Amino acid sequence: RTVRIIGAPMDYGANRRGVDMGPSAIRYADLADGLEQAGAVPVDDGDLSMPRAEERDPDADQPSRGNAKFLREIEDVCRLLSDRVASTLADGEFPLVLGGDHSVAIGSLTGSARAAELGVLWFDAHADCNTPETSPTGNVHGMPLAAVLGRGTFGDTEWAPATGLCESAIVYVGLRSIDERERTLIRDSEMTAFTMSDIDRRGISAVIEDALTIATDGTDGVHVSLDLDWLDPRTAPGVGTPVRGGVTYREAHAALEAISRRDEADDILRSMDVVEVNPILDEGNETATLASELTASTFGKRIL
Ligand code: DIR
Ligand code: MN
Ligand code: MN
Ligand code: MN
Repeated sequence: RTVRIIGAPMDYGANRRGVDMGPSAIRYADLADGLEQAGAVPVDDGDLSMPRAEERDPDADQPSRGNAKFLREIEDVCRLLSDRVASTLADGEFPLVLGGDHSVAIGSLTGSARAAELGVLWFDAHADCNTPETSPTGNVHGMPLAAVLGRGTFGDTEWAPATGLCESAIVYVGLRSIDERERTLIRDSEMTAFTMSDIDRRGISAVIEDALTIATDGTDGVHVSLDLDWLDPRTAPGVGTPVRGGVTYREAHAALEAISRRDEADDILRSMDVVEVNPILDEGNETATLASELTASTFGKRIL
């Protein structure tokens, strides 16, 4: 299959500069080689162009944006990205989006859900479903799922709800840092949340099989959203908001290999993003290398 690599070097949604270098760092870590070894045909689309954060006003006025920062810039980029993802799928290719911070998922999810009923596997320490009203930080990387589900008011943007997105087929895996009002939103939603304690008690393989069953139930395909802070910070130090107690290197590979096995059997994978790699905070590009390896595992690269 042809995998179209789309760089989205956006850092408007994060609390620290540096994730804008994520796409370069992941490419440098032999992403294309890994995809080829997985049997895919990588084609690099280059990066979406975007204005530098220093040249923009994070608090530019627009109605009902709460304390969300850079909403206008994020909307512009996500609209472009959404079109790019949708046209890639229409061409029969697989969109692989490299972030950037996790607000890029607004673009990939809306693009991927345009012509299909979509399930989502959200690998993250965080729940990313704050709204501009509930967010304690104003950082939009903590809000993409609320945005695409149409919760809260995101200024005058019109990206939600994403058309084919199937709320009951959205599944979190590995949560361990949730804000008080995100907890309420998750409880009142149709989403499923597997936390780190579920992984502790049941093991990663049982949890991921359940997650796959839920994400594929009644959907045409699955979007995988991989935030590198899902992993333990000792394994993935190059992220902006590390939270201790994350999954190990082996658990991460086991989860993504399970996705590739299900995909081989049932053709479930539709789109993916790999986000929040921050080379400034990384140690010798090891987090970008991890991102590259885990992506190859998702597409079917095996040890033997
Ligand atoms: C926090 C942190 N829940 C927020 N979120 C992060 O700012 O809304 N998401 N780091 O990746
Ligand atoms: Mn995230
Ligand atoms: Mn996160
Ligand atoms: Mn549905």
